[in-house]
Amino acid sequence: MDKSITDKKLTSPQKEQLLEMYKQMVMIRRFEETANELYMQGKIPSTLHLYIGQEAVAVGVSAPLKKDDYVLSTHRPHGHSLAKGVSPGAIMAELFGKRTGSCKGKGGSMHVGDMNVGVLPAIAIVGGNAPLAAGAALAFKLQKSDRVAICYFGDGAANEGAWHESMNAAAIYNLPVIFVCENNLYGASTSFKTVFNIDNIAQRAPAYGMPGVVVDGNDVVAVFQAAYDAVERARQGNGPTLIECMTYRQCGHSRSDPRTYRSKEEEETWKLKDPIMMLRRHLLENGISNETQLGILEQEVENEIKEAITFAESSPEPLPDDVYTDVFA
Ligand SMILES: Cc1ncc(C[n+]2csc(CCOP(=O)(O)OP(=O)(O)O)c2C)c(N)n1
Ligand SMILES: [Mg+2]
Repeated sequence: MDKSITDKKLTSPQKEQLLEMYKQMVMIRRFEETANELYMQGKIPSTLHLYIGQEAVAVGVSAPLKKDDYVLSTHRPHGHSLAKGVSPGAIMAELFGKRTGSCKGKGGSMHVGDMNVGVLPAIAIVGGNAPLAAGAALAFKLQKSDRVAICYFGDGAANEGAWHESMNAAAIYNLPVIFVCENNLYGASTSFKTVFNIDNIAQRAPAYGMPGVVVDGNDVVAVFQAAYDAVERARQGNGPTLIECMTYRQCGHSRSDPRTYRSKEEEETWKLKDPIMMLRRHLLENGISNETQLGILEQEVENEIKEAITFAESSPEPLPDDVYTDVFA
C-alpha cells in the first residue's frame, strides 16, 4: 500500500465523504472511457483530451468548495466539471454538440462549463484561464464575499507569461484564488524536466509572495487536505496559494498521440499508483467499506452514464439561428 494514503493524518475525511469521493472518481473515469468509445465510433466530433489518471486532483480540490465558488478549467475539463457538479448528461450532450449541452452544443469538449454550478466554460488557451481566475477573485474580494476561485493548470502553463502576471497580481492584491497545478510531467510531448530548471513548480510561489505546496496528486485525501487549507486561507482573506499536484495522464495528450516521448516502463510505474485503485484499497483494507458497497456505487455510476448517453443521443441538434445567440453578453 502506498505510504501516503495510510498516513494517520490523511484519514480525517469522514466515511461518507470518502465514499462520495470514490464515486466521483469512478464517474470521471467511466465517463471518459465511455466518451472515448463513442468518439471512436464517430459519434463525437472534434477531439478529446482525457483526464484518465488525474481524477484525484479534481475530486480532492472540489470537495471543500461551495456551489457558488468558481472553477476555471483547461483543455482537459471533463473531470473538473463533473467534480464541481455539472451533470454527466449536460457534458455528454455538449460533447455530442447537442442543443441540451452545458454550452448549448456550441463549445464541445474544450469549453465545457455551467455557470449554475460555478464552472466557467473551460479555456483551452494554455495559461489563458489564470488572468480570468485572478479577475474573478478580485470581483469576489470587492464584493466582500467569501467565495474563492480555483485556477487549474498544467505544468506547461507555468511557462506562459499570462500565468506569471496572474500569480503576481493575485499576490499583490491578496486575492482569494487557489492555483492548482496538475504536474503530469508533460506538456503535450515536452518533458517537464527539459523546460524547467527547478524540481517543482511550487518553488515559484514564494517568489511572488504566496505559499506553495507539493502533494501526491494521485492521493485524493492528500489533495483534499491541501485544498481545504488553501480554501480556508482564501476565505479568511489571507490570499492565494499554489498547490502542485504530482500526477500522470495515463492516456495520450489528445486523440492522435502515439506517446513515443515516454517509456512503457514509466507508464507501468504510474499505473501502479492509479488514484482510484489507491482509494479503493484504502477503503477496503481499513474496513471503511466493502466490495458489496463499492460495487453498488460503481453500478450507480454505470446507470448514470447510460442515462447521460441516452439524453445526449436523443437531444436535438442546434438550429441554424442559434449561431446568432449567446454571442454578446
Ligand atoms: C497558448 C497555447 N499554446 C499552445 C497550445 C496547444 N496546446 C494545447 S494543450 C498543450 C499542452 C499543455 O500542457 P500542460 O499545460 O502541461 O497541460 P496538460 O495537457 O498536460 O494537461 C498545448 C501545447 C494552446 N492550446 N495554447
Ligand atoms: Mg502537463
